[in-house]
Amino acid sequence: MSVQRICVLGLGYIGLPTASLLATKGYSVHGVDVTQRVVDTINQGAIHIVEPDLDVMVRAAVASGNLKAGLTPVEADLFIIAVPTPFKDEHVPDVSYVDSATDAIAPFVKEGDIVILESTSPVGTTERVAERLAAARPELQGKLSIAHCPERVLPGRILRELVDNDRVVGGIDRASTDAAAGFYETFVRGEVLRTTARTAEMCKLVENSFRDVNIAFANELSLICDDLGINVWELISLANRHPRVSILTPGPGVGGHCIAVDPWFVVHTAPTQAKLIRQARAINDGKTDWVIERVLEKANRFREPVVACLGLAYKPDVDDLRESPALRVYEELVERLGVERVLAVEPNLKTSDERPLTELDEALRRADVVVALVSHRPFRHVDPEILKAKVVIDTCGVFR
Ligand code: SAJ
Repeated sequence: MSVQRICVLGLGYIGLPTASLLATKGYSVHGVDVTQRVVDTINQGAIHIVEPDLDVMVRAAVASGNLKAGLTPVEADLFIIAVPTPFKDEHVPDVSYVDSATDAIAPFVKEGDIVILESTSPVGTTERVAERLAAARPELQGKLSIAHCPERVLPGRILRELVDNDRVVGGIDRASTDAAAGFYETFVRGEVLRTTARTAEMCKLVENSFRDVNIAFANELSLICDDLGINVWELISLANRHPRVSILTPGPGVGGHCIAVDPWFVVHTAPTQAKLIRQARAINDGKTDWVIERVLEKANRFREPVVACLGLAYKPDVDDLRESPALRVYEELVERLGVERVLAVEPNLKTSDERPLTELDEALRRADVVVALVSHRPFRHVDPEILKAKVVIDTCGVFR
């Protein structure tokens, strides 16, 4: 089976880098997105998201003629589904985008095609894709290879990690696993590890839950240390000198569209067993509330307080605001104190009418209370002398 034509469903943070990488490797790639603006932007060789070097790769892929975007799928040898899998109310996983993508490709699949689900998905979703395709195209049952291969790339390092990371591939049967793994082996430098679809699904959820639980441990420590008058940063750096201890970094909560979301898929599937995973989510979300209350308590000691929030993004040195705890802190403070009393400093974004930003120096000069929310590079060099005259709440250890 030789794959030449690839159809990628969803041209976001995973789909677009994947589609452009495959196009530069010589595959003929048709990318599909439901948003006309996204399709038009890509067809002009431009991008609609921020990721280092992605603009160069997309421009090259489109210029070579190997990458085209459209609103609907086309016939292909291999289909990659990379659409969002958010959750609904009560943290119930929402796989409706996967369902829609599956229904969209159903008329285009043919005998021998490979269908790969890359979206982070609750256990059983790959089987659901197979069942949906079988219902739409009963004559193809058993004649398609269907597998899950979860994306594992870190925003900010996507293009490198797409090639270098090991990949886990699990099919609905052995033949599906082998077909999908053979495809990844054509462009992945890391190892391609074979398993079942359900294990591959759980593997991705477990990776992000593991990180969430470990960050919750660090956040819990930060609260305990605050009560005991112990410097948590010093404590962690000392404890981490033990050869088998590696504590992560506390912060104002956990953001991004993955680590704050995926553990809920495990909790939803195993509500009685997943006690630690559920508690970690509560601790990490609760940390954001704790920061807000702590800032208000300090600010309210001033008659007309000015609070500077350093950082709005969900993690250091990115411009991504999705599920950002720093943004939640800022917005809640604006709500409670008034927009004129809260200054936002975000060196990775441009100021706008809906979100006015202040330069770092000006914010430090005007603020009574300085709240460090994200360890962006420019914040690491703030003069300690300036901070001496302020009330400082360093939630991420950037001034440590
Ligand atoms: N954070 C802390 N303390 C830490 C580390 C992180 O508070 O010590 C916070 C960050 O500030 C951020 C959040 O956690 O708010 C998540 O950041 P992250 O850098 O840990 O992860 P993401 O969400 O950018 O990417 C994760 C990665 N997963 C793992 O490292 C296990 C990535 O490999 C996945 O591909 C990605 O989720 C995804 O798409 O699922």
